[in-house]
Amino acid sequence: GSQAPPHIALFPSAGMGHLTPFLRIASMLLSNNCMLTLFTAHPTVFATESTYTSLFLSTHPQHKHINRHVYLLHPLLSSASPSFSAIFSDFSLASTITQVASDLAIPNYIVSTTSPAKLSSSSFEVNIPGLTPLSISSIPPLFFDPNHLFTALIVSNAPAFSEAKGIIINTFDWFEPETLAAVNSGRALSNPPPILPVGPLEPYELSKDQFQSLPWLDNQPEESIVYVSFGSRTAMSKDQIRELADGLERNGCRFLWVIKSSKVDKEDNQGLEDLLGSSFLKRTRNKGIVVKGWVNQQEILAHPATGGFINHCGWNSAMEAASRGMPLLAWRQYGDQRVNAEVVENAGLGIGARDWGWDVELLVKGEEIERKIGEMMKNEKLRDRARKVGEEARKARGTGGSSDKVLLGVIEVLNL
Ligand code: BUP
Repeated sequence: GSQAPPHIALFPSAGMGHLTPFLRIASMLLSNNCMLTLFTAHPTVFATESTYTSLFLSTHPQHKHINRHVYLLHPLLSSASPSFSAIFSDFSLASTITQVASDLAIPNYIVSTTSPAKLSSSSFEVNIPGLTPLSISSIPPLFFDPNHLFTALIVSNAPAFSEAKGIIINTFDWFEPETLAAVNSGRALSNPPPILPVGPLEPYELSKDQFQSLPWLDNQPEESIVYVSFGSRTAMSKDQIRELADGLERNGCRFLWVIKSSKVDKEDNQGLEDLLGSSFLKRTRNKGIVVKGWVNQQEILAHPATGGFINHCGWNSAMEAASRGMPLLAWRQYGDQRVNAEVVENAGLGIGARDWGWDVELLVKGEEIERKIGEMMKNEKLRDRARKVGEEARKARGTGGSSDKVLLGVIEVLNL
């Protein structure tokens, strides 16, 4: 019809793992003619968040951005013109936003930045009817501690889930059919709103000059590089960094290693030579490069030279790998990563390292790492299966695909 497009308010939460999926959803909505207003917290937790927000605004000039205090939420939301057709909010803000949304009678969609398998395990059950039972070790230990900030956050937000109009999630039907069927049939969550898989979320173009350029990759053979990165939140111990270096060198693979010895965006002045020793860097000069700081991961994963990914299994990274059909070695660390790693293994996209931890006491030795890298890189079955995952991901997102239909369905409801 000729009516105005839906106007959607977006509320991401702090951290790159939360901001990234929101900006990707924003970009997908804009290309489907929605109007958007993005609400972001000020100050941001990480400097990278500000960079990405301004970059997004400069490449998508057609929408509004509001950055004010949360107590202004009610008047801001009620006075918007045109008025809001819906709110999309991060699951960690669910209880706050649900209240305001129901006062104002605006439908609220919760955006979950993790796998639906995690969503269904938030009830603390291990045997969830309709689901492959989760091994007890997959439940993050902090969930057994009701006083933990993160657990308290989940518990306080859980009731708001059932009041949401839907839960938008970065996955696709083919990748987790059993879990999606179970949560949507009401067997895993009580009184569930529809779970809406719209993934893998499509990365939008990032302006290249904002990130370190890696011309080195262009000269490497196809699918030869092991890309090593453990996300934006936690650094690896110095001893573990040394063992990983040893593992890469023993294996003899080519590698691109993005290293963090302290949290990203914290002052990180420790030089690579300090961390790795100058002789390692010399010896592996023709095999690999080690870089510090933020890289454009979506570009590295899309590069033809990249052939495997050692990662902590953050959900965004896992879905980016799925999109690209990239074999994963899941070296999970904490939080939802345990569940994520199992989902990745079950889908055949990667291999897990179940007993690998990040604790100093549980140092994973170079020999072990060498062996697992071989298992990932020299495994034709895994490569074929990962490629298949990539094809199915593209199908899901393409015109008429399962995720495309779900997204268009949401927009259609807002248009009514
Ligand atoms: Br590090 C890093 N460049 O250098 P995850 C990350 N990313 O583009 P996390 C870069 O940030 P949580 C870098 O592609 C992904 O989209 C990466 O999210 C990108 O892990 C995102 O993978 C990182 O979910 O967050 O950061 O540990 O655990 O909160 O999901």
